[in-house]
Amino acid sequence: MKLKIGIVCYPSVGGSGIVATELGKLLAEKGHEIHFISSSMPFRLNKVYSNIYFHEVEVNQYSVFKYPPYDLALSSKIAEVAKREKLDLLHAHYAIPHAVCAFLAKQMVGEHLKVVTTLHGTDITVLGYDLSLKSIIKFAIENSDEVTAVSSSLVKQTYDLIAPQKEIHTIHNFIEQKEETGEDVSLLKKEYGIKEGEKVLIHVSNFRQVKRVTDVVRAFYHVQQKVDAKLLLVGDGPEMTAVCYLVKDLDIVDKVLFLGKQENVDDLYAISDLKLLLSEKESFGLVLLEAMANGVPCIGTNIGGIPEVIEDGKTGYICEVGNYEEAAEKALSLLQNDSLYEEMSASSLRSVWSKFSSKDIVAQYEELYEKALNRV
Ligand code: GMT
Repeated sequence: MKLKIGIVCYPSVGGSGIVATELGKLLAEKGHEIHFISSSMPFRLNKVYSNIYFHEVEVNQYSVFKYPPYDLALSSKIAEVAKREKLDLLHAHYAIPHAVCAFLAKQMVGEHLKVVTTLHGTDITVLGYDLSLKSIIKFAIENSDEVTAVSSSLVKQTYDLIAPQKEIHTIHNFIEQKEETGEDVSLLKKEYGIKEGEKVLIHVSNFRQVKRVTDVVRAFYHVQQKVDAKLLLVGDGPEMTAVCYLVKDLDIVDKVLFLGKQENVDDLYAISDLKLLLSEKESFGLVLLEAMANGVPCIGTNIGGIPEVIEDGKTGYICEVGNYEEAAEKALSLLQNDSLYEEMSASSLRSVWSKFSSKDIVAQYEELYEKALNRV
């Protein structure tokens, strides 16, 4: 059945916005009509699609308001779009405020409008600890028609922390198979000053404290003492200053490339040998899929959804949070053994397409939408 779906998401570069936008694009390709409702154009919506619409939420600032009432403006926009476009279903990405606003809009529109909520991580693992928000997150989950989380670990954490009386389905994040560009990336290596035979390690994140980027730098420090290597740091955020100081203190300025925010990360993975994601909280780790899809094995920490993505000893390695020496040892064991490396790179590719391909995951969402719509 072709559906009219409203997608409510953060438009930002973060993982939840990427998943929501890519899902909307793939659903549109399958013939569904998609209406994005957000504060600005989702950044990956970079071309015209005949059955994708974008509705911008605008908040008026009146002097009586201490804070602009974004949540109310969003709820009212969702209700307006749902009524006018006769939406069947809303898919809210992130519990706060999106699932709450979707619920409010449903009250304005009618019971026939179904709400599916996807939990992405920090809406539970950070906000769930905030006592002022915990009960409204629980309320949003329990009042959604269907709820998903991006890993089994996040499902468990949600029950442990919020205890909602609601079934939560695991639907993993996904990646779309792109056509090979056949581009020669050796030029890019040259432009970055990466020498022949030098190993390239990469870290991509929003440089928030939970990502522990300083652990990545420390692990790299040990690695480059044993093999010729460069570290690509991609992204920007609050921890950047601390990271820069550490790179200077460790005297590895000439070996660390700060690339800032980058849109085309595939080209960077194509010149990389190993990815490090040493976070202390990570509900899934979408960036791991991007690396694996380019045949780059990953080393990640034993928290959240990371062990659901990296198979320890097969597609990469898992290590303890904070133990950057262990991460460095595992990185070296891989970088110094060509046949093991080739095997892990091939396993990463096989695993990403057998477990996380967009085709399978989008079908799982469609099945859940049908289930929500068949509810009475
Ligand atoms: O990782 C971030 O800081 C961004 C965050 C977000 O809310 O967009 O990402 C979360 O959702 C992604 C998509 O589902 C997951 O891949 C990330 O693991 C998750 N981040 C955390 O749990 C810290």
